[in-house]
Amino acid sequence: MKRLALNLAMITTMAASSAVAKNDRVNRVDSEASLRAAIEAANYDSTIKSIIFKKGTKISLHAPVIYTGHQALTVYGNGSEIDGSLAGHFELDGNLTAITEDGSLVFNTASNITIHKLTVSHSATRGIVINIPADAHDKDIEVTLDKVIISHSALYGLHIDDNADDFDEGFVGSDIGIDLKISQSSFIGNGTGAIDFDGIRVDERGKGDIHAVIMQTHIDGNGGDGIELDEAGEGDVYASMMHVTLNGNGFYNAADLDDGFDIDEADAGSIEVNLFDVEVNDNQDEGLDFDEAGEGHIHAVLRKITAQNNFNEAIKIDEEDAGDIAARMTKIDASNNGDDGIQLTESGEGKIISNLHQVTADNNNKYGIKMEQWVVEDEEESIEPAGKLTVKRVEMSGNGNGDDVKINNVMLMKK
Ligand SMILES: [Ca+2]
Ligand SMILES: [Ca+2]
Ligand SMILES: [Ca+2]
Ligand SMILES: [Ca+2]
Repeated sequence: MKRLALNLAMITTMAASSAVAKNDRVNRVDSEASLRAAIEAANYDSTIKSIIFKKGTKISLHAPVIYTGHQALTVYGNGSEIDGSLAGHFELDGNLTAITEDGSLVFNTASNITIHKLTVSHSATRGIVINIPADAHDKDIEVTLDKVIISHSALYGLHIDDNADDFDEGFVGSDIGIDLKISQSSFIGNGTGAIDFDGIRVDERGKGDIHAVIMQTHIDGNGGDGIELDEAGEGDVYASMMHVTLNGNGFYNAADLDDGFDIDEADAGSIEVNLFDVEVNDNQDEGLDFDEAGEGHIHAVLRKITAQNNFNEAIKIDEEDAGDIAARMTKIDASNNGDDGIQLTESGEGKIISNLHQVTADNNNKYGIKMEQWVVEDEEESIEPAGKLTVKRVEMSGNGNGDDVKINNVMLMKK
């Protein structure tokens, strides 16, 4: 008995030392094999909470690396680069879009994932993928990227997927929401391998919100949208950006071009957006394209936005069904766009309350500023109380449809 106890103690000690060795090993990721070993170890040992790269490591992956653990995990890249050009495959479906399970780094978990100072480039499919299990419940997942570069992925750069179905199909998802925090990062040149793949794509389904906070980040030159937040089922979208560029996105599919920043909110729930110092130029569809449907409102506070040379509207906000639009825009330049500069459309029950201060909208193909409140779009007579637009220091010139604010059932007040 004593001997058995002693043996057990020895086994425990060995197990402990092997855990230390494992930790030691994960602390020195310097190759594809050591990265796989580190992730594999973390998949089976929930005491492993970090993966640490040796400074400046360069790895070419030959297959996706897949985390399936239940613990929160932090990846310290230390300036390392992963080339994903040989890591996975996709097939084109009947609509010539792509279906795949692959990505260079895949995290199948509802636990928090943090990634620091890592580059993932040239992925054969997606760059970084977070798949939220359909049975996830309780706490929202937090995904935090700091000093991360995801470039030249064939499909999505970053894909956070709470959708139980393949890609964009269906409405079934987990009970949790998604908290995304991104700082000092770049998402460049992704989505050039098939139709409708964005620099950043968040698909949230079922219960739960999307909270996205993005700072000091470049989201440029992606084939689909620069970033798309797609929320369905119960729940809201809260998005903040500060010092962000969303330039030159949406060029891949000539038949259905894409935006700089696209929010699609469906069912119960609202959109609340707060942008400060954002450049949104040269996108092939809209610059900012926010669509809310079902019950819920859109609140947008936009300050210091340059939105020029977009092929469609620079700033387009659409609210359908019950709910209002409240939009405050300050220091906006929405010039030289292919449709309207600023276009707000509210329909169903609800009203528009908007305030524009120091706004320039020159040389747009249609209107500089258009704000329309409807119950049913294009109705002949308004049956609702009018909305209200207050303008101060708003300048328009050279717009294709003239330089007056185009309104429907909105009272215009000049200050
Ligand atoms: Ca959900
Ligand atoms: Ca939801
Ligand atoms: Ca809604
Ligand atoms: Ca409405």
